[in-house]
Amino acid sequence: SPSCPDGSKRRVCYYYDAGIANVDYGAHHVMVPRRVAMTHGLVASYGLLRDMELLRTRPATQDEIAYILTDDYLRLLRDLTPDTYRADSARRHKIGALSLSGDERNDNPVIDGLWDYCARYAGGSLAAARALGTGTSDIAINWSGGMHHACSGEASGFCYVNDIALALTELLATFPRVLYVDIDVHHGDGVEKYFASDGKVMTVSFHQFGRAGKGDDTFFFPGTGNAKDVGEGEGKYRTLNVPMKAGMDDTGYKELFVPIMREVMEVFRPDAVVLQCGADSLSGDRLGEFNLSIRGHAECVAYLRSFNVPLLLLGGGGYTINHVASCWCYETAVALGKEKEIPDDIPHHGYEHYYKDQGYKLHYAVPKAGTKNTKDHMDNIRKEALKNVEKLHE
Ligand code: ZL4
Ligand code: CA
Ligand code: ZN
Repeated sequence: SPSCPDGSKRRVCYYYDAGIANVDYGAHHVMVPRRVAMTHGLVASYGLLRDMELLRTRPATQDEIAYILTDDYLRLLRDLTPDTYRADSARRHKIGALSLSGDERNDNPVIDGLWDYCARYAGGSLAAARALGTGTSDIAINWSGGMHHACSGEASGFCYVNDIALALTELLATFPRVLYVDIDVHHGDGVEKYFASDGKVMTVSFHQFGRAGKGDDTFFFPGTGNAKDVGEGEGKYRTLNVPMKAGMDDTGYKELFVPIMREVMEVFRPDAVVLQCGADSLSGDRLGEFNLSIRGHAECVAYLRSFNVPLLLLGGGGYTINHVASCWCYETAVALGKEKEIPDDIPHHGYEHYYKDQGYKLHYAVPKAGTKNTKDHMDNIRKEALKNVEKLHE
């Protein structure tokens, strides 16, 4: 059981693998795994490693990954290299969402070391889940995980293997009910699909729906996550979607997140919580159009931590990489209850040149931008979400 009351210390373990940080999606691809090395550099230079247990682990095995993938897709992912892919044009049509390495028009390139990359980030999330299951940690962190779009039979949205589904499955071996919360700016469609009819896992995604400056029905990836989608069978009302419009700011986000999550925690009463901390919901992201500050984003972490239930923190999206590293470093400090103790001046750690435009500070200024989330709209989505949670009572 958790060791301490809210506000005080937690036993935190942390996974980092330099091999993952060197993975390259292609020179111009928006997904840059180096952001995890930048995060680690900050975490280390702020001295936060001294307070955590470093999780060293093997990559996930084929048998472990096989649990969440179809046989065909597993074999494809395991055997495909940029060379065999180029050579074997006959197979190409079977490849679905995977695409040719170097073809930068595609979200999911076939890259060097693809299987190893997946096995490593999935191994990290599995080890983190195990550390919670055995009770050796209160909070476990894997910033290289959180690949919420991957499905059993295909890659999607930069995600090849759904490490979250793997971690949730592992947690269910110990904990009767597990809650999944997703604050990435995109809808957590892959995780939702895996557990839509499962009564033991509840999934909640907050996300952008529709683009800025365009009509309400314009496409923002992946286009799903309507408030009306609530799960099915045993899992009915154990899927919750909170679609928001572009421009969402700290105040507005909190006005939805806190009352909705308070109700979910009270009604679903999870024994463990997994939080996907996609940092593309931050202001100034290259893909997302929300306007959250790092403190606003981290308040979600602090709020869920305050329930003192075993907590797994995962990464996810985040495409303005200095912001991502600042955010995940700050959230590591929040996990430790040390966020007030880390100075705003970026310590020397080898990546400080990325922070020149923000005056070498950890936090950056968020512009006063307009939001498409009117008070009326906010009231409506809060009401609809709370109405769905209430159905769980019945
Ligand atoms: C890019 O600039 O909406 C990839 C992807 C590569 C380099 C140069 C090529 C430019 C934005 C995105 C053309 C790229 C066009 N480069 C990609 C329907 C789409 C088909 C592919 O955070 N094109 C697909 C996926 C989303 C689509 C978002 C979020 C993951 C996560 C968890 C995944 N896909 C249209 C886009 C660029 C690129 C610039 C891009 N891709 C933006 N949105 C998408 O939730 C990790
Ligand atoms: Ca989300
Ligand atoms: Zn995202």
